[in-house]
Amino acid sequence: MSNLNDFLSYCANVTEEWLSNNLVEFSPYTSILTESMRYSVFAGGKRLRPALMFASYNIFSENNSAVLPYAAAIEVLHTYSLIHDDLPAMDNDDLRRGKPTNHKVYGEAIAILAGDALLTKAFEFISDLKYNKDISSDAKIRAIYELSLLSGDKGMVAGQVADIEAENKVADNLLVDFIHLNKTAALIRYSTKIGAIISTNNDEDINRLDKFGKNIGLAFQIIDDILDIISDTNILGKNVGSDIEKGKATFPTIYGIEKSKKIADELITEAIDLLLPYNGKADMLKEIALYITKRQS
Ligand code: GRG
Repeated sequence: MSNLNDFLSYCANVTEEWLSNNLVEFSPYTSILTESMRYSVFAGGKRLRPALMFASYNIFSENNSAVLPYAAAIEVLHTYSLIHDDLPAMDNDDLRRGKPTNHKVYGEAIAILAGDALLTKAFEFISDLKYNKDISSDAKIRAIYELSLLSGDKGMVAGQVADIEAENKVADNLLVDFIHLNKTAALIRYSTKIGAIISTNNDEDINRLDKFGKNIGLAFQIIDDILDIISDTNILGKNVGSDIEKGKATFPTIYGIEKSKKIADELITEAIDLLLPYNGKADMLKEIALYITKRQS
């Protein structure tokens, strides 16, 4: 598959199909929970994290079925973070992925619980031995450990807390870096790092893909900050201008739009240079990195 759009569609389709088969009702008593989880998971979304995972994995291996539980896990965990982020206690948003937010449809209690269940579902997917027969035990444990680190109080939750604490305060570049690296880059980094962990045991490669993910993750959030200022609600699928309204600490508030764009471009160039040892095998990863700076939504 040489075309980026074909690759993104392929990754989205296989991940969604796997998710549809594995995100199923547990009991008729809790059908509202399953419905609410599925509502947000299947509300759209670019499925960028699964695509990054496949592209990283494909540098070393072609057996894509081995990636599916991990790709599904990162997507459900990401969806949990969006549901919780949209809650009245956090960003209080009513639009996500172009649709009413989870709590607007199911109420706050179910939205909180759907988020909780999607977070734990991610760990179920990557630890259930029936799904992961092709992966070594060491790699499986490492994949579980990395997800707990990058999604919790040393990763995404840390970034979210620092983000909330920084609202309406004067933030410096170190704080904005901390927020972005944890809130956003952590899961993107997990995607590229896990692609390597489950396909190679070479630490140099794993670290290289970790650093690649960190760079593009930071660039992704910088572009997100810029889009929040210059984009359109219909294109973005969520309300624009909310960062300024909420007094958020962002790259454009510190550096301005032009310098922020330049920083994002530099991060992407540095990330692409990390892929040089892989020659053509990392072309798709390179394409996705370039797409991040060009994206409109
Ligand atoms: C609630 C613990 C907790 C964390 C929330 C994800 C998040 C952290 C906040 C959401 C707001 C935000 C700007 C997050 C940064 C990450 C980000 C840009 C998410 C959107 O990711 P996309 O663009 O979304 O990949 P889709 O819908 O395409 O999957």
